[in-house]
Amino acid sequence: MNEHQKKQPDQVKIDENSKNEQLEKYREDSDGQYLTTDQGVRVSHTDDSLKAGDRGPTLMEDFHFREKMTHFDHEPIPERVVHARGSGAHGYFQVYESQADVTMARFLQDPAVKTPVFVRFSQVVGSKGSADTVRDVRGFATKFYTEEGNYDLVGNNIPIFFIQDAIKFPDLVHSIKPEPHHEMPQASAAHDNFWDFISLMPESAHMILWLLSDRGIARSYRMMDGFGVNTYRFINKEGKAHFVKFHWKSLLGVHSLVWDEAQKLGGKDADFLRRDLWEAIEMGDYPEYEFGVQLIPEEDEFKFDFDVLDPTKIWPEEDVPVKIIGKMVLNRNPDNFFAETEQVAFHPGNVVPGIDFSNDPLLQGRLFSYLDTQIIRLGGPNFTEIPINQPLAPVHNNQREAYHRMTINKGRVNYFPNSLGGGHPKPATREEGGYVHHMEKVEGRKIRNRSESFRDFFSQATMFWNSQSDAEKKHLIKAFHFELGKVESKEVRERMIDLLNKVDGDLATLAAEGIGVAAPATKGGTGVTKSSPAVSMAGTVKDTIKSRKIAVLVAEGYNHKQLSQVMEALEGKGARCKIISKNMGMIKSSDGNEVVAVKNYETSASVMFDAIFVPGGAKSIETLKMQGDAIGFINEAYRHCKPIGATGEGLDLLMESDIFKKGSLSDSPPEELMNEKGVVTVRNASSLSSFNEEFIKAIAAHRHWDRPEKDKVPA
Ligand code: HDD
Repeated sequence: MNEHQKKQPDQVKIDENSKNEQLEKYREDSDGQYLTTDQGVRVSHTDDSLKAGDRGPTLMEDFHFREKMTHFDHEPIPERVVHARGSGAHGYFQVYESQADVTMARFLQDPAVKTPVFVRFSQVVGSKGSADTVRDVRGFATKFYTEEGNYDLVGNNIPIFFIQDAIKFPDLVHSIKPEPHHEMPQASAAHDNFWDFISLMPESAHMILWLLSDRGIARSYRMMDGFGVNTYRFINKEGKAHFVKFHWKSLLGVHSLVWDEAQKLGGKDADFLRRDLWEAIEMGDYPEYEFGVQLIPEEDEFKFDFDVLDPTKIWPEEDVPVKIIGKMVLNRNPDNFFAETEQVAFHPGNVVPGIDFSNDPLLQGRLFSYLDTQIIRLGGPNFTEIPINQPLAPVHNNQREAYHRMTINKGRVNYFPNSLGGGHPKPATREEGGYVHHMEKVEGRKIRNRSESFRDFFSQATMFWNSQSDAEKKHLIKAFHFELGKVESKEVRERMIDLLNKVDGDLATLAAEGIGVAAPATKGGTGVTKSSPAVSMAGTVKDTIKSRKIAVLVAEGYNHKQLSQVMEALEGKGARCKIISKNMGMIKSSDGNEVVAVKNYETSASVMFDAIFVPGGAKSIETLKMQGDAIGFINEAYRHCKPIGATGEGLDLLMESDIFKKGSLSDSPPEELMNEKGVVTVRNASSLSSFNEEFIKAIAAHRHWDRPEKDKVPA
């Protein structure tokens, strides 16, 4: 036996902490250290450059100045061409039980294994510095650091896509990005170019309904579902294939903002989603998502009224159930945004044995684009050596050199086959874990064509419309009024109404109403009456108030007993309360207790919270009644359909707002407990247990869309 044959392949065993341990080698901590140059030379003075005389020119030999300035000049790297603005988190994934019957992917076999993951959520359209709460698709990309190498699931929070063939992607992205002559608008689809393109691309009809639905304005990355969108294949040990679609289901349910709120947040806190994710993880409110798969055996490929390869179609969950197979927990914020979140590089082509591709023409194009884009974005093919991108599985191959090579490959051999290196690194058989592509039989003439089976553009769009609740339908129509209302070309607006009329006549008529375009002469539609309850967000609401943010409005003289009893009950159920007052700092209660106001009216607004609570205290309420900002909180929260609670004299602040006058709740709240459309009050606050119960129920419901006359209340 020679030297080469004695060596055994590396074996890796990973656990939840493996990636963290790998990253530790690269972390730098300046605490207690001297300032040095990049060469490690200690610096004695960094506030003045080296000059010839006090008032003389700077000298070339100032290596500290030159190095510092050169590094600074080269700091920016190209932002992602899409999904430029995003936010990431570390965590782990665990399968519930072995999926060996359908896939040999090792991270889907053993429930005891916690596979480390890094997830990046993103907005698609805006540039890196744009606002979080714009209407957009949200990216949901997951890198699993598995024992068999990195697996990337690069998905979105909407299960379908605009186009069927990747060759249209540059057109789609050009049309939605700011217009090239004046670079407007930023991070918005609401402009002529986009709707011009869409009006000429009927295959996008289904997707634009999803985009303009409430899914387009997510309340939180933690409160949205994720979808792999494209169809992939699962392959088991016997080589049997299933078509598979991937799902992430948020354990907090799917929640949205309202449009007015989303726009205001763009100014009040442009980092709203990023901050929400960061703070939740810092506070231990770890986001959790269940992992689900929809499976279609290969032999059933043609049994459906949609083509399983068409990325503009869902597989209705009622027809192809989602099997929940595992859970992901995000429990650690990155140490450094650039090093981790910016430099992470995803690629749908990063798969492990047991997961393969389908011929979905959108996926096929993606398989080219992602590697290509990383090379320009991260400056060469060695980006896989950047710590966040490094697999935990060992890497051995003959890829060498190029910019910023970190690995020091030993030995003289850098080719295969070789004898001088004992034939290493050697290919692995399927049994040894080698990736073997699924042996699909493919035959055909070269042709640029769209399959006939892809040409039903409207049936599922109608099904989506049919599946929406009344409130969701209203929001959709309003969204069309906004988006198409921003379009200057009447011709484009008219063409869009024609397109919508192919989906549903009522939808087209209602959309036309707000945008100065005649309703269709004849109401159109597909005649599809089917609906898919699973696509409505209304059905995802979970009975929990975990991590919801509650604003508590107080002034001097508030009632401490009421405040603490309610806050205790809410926080006991996992909600997070924040005291808001005109000025930050200590606020005294009527009985000499104290709380700290952590925000003032300048640094907060009702749009930053999920619910409002006003405890009593005669003096506090008299003060709040005089503060327009406090009244504004109540009105706006009512208008945005958020739960509002008030106890004791707190009711008088509600009376002072417009919600009883214009909002046409009962004329005034009764003395006893009331819960009307999420406005929960009790004047007699001797026992608050029933109030707390009702208020918690109201908060769990998230929004109360059916509030009467809410549009009459100013916001
Ligand atoms: Fe893509 C980034 C998701 C179609 C080309 N895409 C990117 C990201 C997500 C998606 C989440 C951000 C990853 C990150 O956080 O770094 N993309 C999707 C989904 C699609 C999709 C779910 C439809 C099924 N994408 C798509 C097509 C193409 C691309 C059809 C081109 C043929 N996508 C890219 C890209 C990006 C990208 C240009 C930009 C930055 C990057 O890759 O790393 O290659």
